[in-house]
Amino acid sequence: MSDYRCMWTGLGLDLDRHDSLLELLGQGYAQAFLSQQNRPEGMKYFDFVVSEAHGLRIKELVEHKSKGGTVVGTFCVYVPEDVILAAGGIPVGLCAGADFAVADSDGLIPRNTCPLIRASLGFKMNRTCPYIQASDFVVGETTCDGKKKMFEAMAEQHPTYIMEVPQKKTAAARDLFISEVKAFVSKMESESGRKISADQLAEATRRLEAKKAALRRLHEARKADPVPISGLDALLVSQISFYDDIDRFTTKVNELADEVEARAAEGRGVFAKSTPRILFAGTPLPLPDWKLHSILESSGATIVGEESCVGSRYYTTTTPANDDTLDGQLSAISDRLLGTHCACFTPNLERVEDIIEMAREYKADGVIHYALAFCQTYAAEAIKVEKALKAEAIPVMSLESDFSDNDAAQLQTRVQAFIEMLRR
Ligand code: BJ8
Repeated sequence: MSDYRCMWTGLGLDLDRHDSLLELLGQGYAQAFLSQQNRPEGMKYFDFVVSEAHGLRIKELVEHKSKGGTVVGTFCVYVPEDVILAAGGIPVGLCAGADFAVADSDGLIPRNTCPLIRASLGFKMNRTCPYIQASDFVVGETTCDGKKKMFEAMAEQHPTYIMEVPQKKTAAARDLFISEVKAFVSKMESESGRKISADQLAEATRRLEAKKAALRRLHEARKADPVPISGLDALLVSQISFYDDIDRFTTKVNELADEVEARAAEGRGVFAKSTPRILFAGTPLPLPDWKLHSILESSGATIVGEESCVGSRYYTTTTPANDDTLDGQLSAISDRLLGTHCACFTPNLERVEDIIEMAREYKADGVIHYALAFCQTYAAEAIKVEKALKAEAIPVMSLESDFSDNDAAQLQTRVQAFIEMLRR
């Protein structure tokens, strides 16, 4: 990595703590990813992106800002990325999946809050995340209660804009959300100093849809047995989708999908045929949360899909056709976003149906439902998911954990017992 210290100082990073973070990330990455066998050649690009996540990509963001561009930090897939792109902005996903920053939010939000929320604020407090430092403002949303209250604390540290996301799937909720998306258009116009035209928005949506189509191609290839790409690598691509340059990312994912589809056609896999296949379902797995995937894939199973916002809940939603006026497009974008089956909505029965459908399509031998500690919404849905899967005779196990390694041995024991049961 070139010397980016001057840039990091300019962004206000705590260089000593940042050095410790980079060291930890480097070790974790080498251990989880570089030790894998039979990786597709196309993963080299994503290895490079990770190695330059705090370097080259941040340089691109800083250069974009120096030319008058906007950088917007987001924490949820309900934020319309295409509105940001249409205003010439760059969206970057900021959800954090590292134990490193969890305790840095202590004193601002309760400790019995989900680690994703604590780390998201913690990375602002410890000044080790160049993405939040480079962002002009962050967009929070009214999804779960923990996030809502965290964004109040965040607003005292960093410019924060809140989008109201409804909690029900009714016509009134849809109207509310459309008005929120329109308000966000006004926010982006005032931040960027650019009026968003219908043509610019259509082009931004086209670029976003191209990215999602590339992701769908890649993940579809995981239906093959033997599986042509590991769950760890597929997860990494999904994680990178939230911060890489959108058009370059789309090209590279399509190249990787070409290779992975060819492997599937030739029957070449990363694991032996008939390796137990697991569908992951649950809370998001933001970078660098590779814990459960690492444990499962080093215990003799493979993960063939992620029903998660870092996974299918993101790439399966598409923008329905509507008239090409600005209003028509904004309604279509709102409908696309409301097609995300998040546990913060009530009721949310579609998510259970999605999991059953995915388990069948991806020929999963079993499902692991995962909820981050203190996440009430996904923990509550775990009960419904378990019941529904048992009724379909699909083996299922629910797990709850955090980003630390404290329970790694215990998780491994449970996971190995589950895999053994699937083998029998
Ligand atoms: S659309 S899943 S990204 S809200 S894990 S912070 S729910 S306590 S992240 Fe999410 Fe948007 Fe929904 Fe997706 Fe709260 Fe649960 Fe923590 Fe969560």
